[in-house]
Amino acid sequence: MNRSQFSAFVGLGGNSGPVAETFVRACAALDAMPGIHVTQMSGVLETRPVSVDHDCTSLQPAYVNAVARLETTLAPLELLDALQAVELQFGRIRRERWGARTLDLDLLFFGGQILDLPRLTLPHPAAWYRRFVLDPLVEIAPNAIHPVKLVTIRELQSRLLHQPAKICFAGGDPALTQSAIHALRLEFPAILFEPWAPGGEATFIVWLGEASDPEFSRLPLVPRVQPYGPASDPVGFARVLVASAAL
Ligand code: A4P
Ligand code: MG
Repeated sequence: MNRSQFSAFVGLGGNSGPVAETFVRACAALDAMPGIHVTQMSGVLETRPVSVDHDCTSLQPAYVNAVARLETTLAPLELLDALQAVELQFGRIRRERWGARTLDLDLLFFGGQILDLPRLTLPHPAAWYRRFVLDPLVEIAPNAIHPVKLVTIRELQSRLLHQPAKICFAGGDPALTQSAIHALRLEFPAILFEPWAPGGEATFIVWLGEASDPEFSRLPLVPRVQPYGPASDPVGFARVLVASAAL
């Protein structure tokens, strides 16, 4: 049976050991697997660590990041298995989430597919606002369209460069909005944090309401962001968002 071929993009990251060399070896290992052909790799960038705990970022070593393009006849979960096998081969030990690592391989995009499975979310939910993903991706795929945001990678990156950035909160309890604004203003004095006003422009609109609220889908598509992970900590989520966008 002939299997279809898809283009996929993989984000490479690491902050322990000879990371740039590990990237080259990891891409060679992927390329040697049946059904995977690595066709392009971006340059490697040194990036500031993004951490759940804002105060810990200075304690972690700097990251090195890159993006690779591959052509594959594997299914998305088969490709994820391959990526995880290569992570293990290069000594990735899953100790703590977002801890120092020799090699992290995230599946950013798989063709234009949108998936939400327990083991795999496509596109990678943070790919569209992370500078350490978008900057290398712009080098090799500036005109690729994000299948959910429906704009190009270059547009996603360039909207993060506008200063000052305006981060708005929508949905949920107004007291939560106020406490989020209060906490984050102190930490990021250069950023405008505000409640969302319909018609207003924002770099991000962080949704604080219930995931099922239809109001969420009425926000403008490109800037809206649904906190994932511990929804009980939307302020922590917004902090990571700001750090990821390197604003
Ligand atoms: N998973 C779901 N969707 C995907 C996907 N699209 N690609 C699941 C890869 N994995 C996906 O990932 C946790 C689980 O996510 C997997 O079991 C998989 O089934 P993990 O790699 O085991 O754990 P992690 O990497 O510690 O957590 P996570 O949430 O993937 O973190 P990220 O998003 O990888 O962020 N700062 C800089 N400057 N550069 C970085 O590269 N990376 C991280 C980790 C934090 N800070 C960083 C960087
Ligand atoms: Mg990961």
